[in-house]
Amino acid sequence: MQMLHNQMVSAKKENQKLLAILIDPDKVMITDISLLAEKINQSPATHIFVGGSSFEGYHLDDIIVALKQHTKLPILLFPGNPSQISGEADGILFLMLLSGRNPDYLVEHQINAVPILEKTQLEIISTGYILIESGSETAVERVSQTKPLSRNNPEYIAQTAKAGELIGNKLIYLEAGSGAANAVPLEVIEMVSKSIAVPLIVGGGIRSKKQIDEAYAAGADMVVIGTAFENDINFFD
Ligand code: 1GP
Repeated sequence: MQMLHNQMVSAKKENQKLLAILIDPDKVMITDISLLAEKINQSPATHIFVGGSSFEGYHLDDIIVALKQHTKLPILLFPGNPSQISGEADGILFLMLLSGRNPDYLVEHQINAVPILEKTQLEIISTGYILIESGSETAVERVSQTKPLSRNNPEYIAQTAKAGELIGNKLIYLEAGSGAANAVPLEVIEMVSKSIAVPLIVGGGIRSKKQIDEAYAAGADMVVIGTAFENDINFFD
């Protein structure tokens, strides 16, 4: 059953906004987890995402097990490649890089992930992932060897998101890239949110509470915060 996805759809219907904190396993140590989880529990976060563009997954299980000991929030994998799959999480954003034309990130990694996923109970949530130009090259761009969509063409971005929904994506994720100089423009969020019915996730370069609220007001159903919390554990205080 698609429990986590159903909850996101219900939250959208009730206009209850969601917030995910992204943890990059490359940047945390197991010994940090209890303090991190305590801070996450005190924050408005509703979800935890775990993943990164280049991480090879060597202590992923341990990190998730440790997180689960300290928080009840659902943990979703946000993988850069199939090595970043852990059956310890609750679900996985099964990403399709709709903005790019690299077949590895459109279908190859997904095929290779199947035997790994079949050994888990993870809730698999098909997610159309759209990289938007944000001022300079981001890790997603480098690793996926794809170009982001122009931030000045909201119509084409909305068209891309709609195609994802028609293909069967259950979520659309607008990504500026971790640590992006510029977040996804509000105009883009607005146009995409109007063109799709599935929940809309927005992340990358969001570093203030004001920006979070603006993204919600523009139509984001969930905002993802990585770098801002990574740099300042008291970000939500
Ligand atoms: C990256 O959208 C996420 O995939 C979060 O980005 O690290 O810039 O918050 P930041």
